[in-house]
Amino acid sequence: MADTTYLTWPFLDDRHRGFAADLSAWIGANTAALDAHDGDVDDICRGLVKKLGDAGWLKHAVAHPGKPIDVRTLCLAREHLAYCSGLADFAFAMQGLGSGAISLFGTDAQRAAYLGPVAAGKKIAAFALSEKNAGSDVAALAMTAEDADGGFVLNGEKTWISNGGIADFYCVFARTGEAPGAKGLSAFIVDADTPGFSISERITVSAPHPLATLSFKDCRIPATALIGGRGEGFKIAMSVLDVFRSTVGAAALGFARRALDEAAGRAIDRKLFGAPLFDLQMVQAYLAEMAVEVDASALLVYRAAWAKDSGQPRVTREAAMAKLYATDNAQKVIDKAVQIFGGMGVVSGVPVERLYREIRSLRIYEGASEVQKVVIARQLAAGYAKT
Ligand code: COS
Repeated sequence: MADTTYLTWPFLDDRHRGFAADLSAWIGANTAALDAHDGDVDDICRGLVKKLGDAGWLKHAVAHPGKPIDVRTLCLAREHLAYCSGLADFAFAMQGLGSGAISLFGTDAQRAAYLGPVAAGKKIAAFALSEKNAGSDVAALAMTAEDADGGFVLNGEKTWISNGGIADFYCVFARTGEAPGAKGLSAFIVDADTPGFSISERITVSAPHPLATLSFKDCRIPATALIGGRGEGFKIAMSVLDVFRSTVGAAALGFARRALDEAAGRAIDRKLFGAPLFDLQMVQAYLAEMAVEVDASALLVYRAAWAKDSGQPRVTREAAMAKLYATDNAQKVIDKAVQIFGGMGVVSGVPVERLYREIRSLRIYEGASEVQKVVIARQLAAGYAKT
């Protein structure tokens, strides 16, 4: 990473600077293993979870007794991993998102049973919220959880579930019916070996990672699988997303920094019209715009993470701004990098070509850019209503 001056910003403490230096050194020593994208994507992701767990990095993705998740550390981890490898970032992030409801709202027993193994890379986690007709509109979700024999019986489908097919457990959101809409949902832990649970379809996407549709048919789970209170599922999902949305921005930032570094290197090395490509003012303008977009994204990402770590109970507006700006602008930065690379920019396996495919889904998952705009506008309206 060419520019690390952002690490001196007041949003970060010395422990964050130490973390970034240690992780960066570890990534440097393990680049080849982290950046291997050929082969079976399930095997690659299982291997990456194990590697990240063995090295101790995954313990930062979960809460520990008396120690909540530190969002700035999550962001630094995602930014550095994404700079090197989209799948390494994915493996890290999904351990956190998939167990996030337990970190934030789990009982001591749930935390003890799941968070230790997630942090050690021994259990793979997944967050199962979206359905065919409820992606952006979470309150419309239809999957049901009915009371049965002192526990619950689940029926329905979830789709677009990252780690679907390789996860050992899923945090599943279903309708328990205390009230219509958002107030009638609850959150549950479902182990992958629970009878009635199955993977009904694997989904192949342009930047491949484990992704699936899940099916629940009379799937019985105990009362102890409930996370938080009945009817609190929507708030739990939104609170988890409040933490992880800024980290999606951080991953986008890592991709954008890599694209900028690749593009600047190419512009300096490549000769055109008898001089380095860099000497063309149009190329300089591109690089300057990319650098501004990277810094502005970093400011919004670390502002949101700092706000959460500083104890602000809801960072909905800050996290939505960070995700919206950083993902949309990383797309622009990467597109310019591809342009600077010319034909080489669309050759399979060249870093900017991979980044071009990898960035796209970040503008959609965990709340599409359009949803972030809705969230920001609502927060704005609430602020004006108070004045
Ligand atoms: N933290 C805690 N509580 C929250 C919250 C948050 N971030 N956001 C909303 N809530 C609460 C609200 O305060 C409200 O409770 P009260 O009525 O007690 O005040 C309740 O939850 C319902 O909120 P709201 O009325 O805003 O619900 P909507 O159905 O209108 O929410 C959006 C709409 C679009 C904001 C929401 O569905 C969303 O974020 N969707 C995107 C979800 C997503 O990321 N999908 C991708 C799948 S995950 S990969």
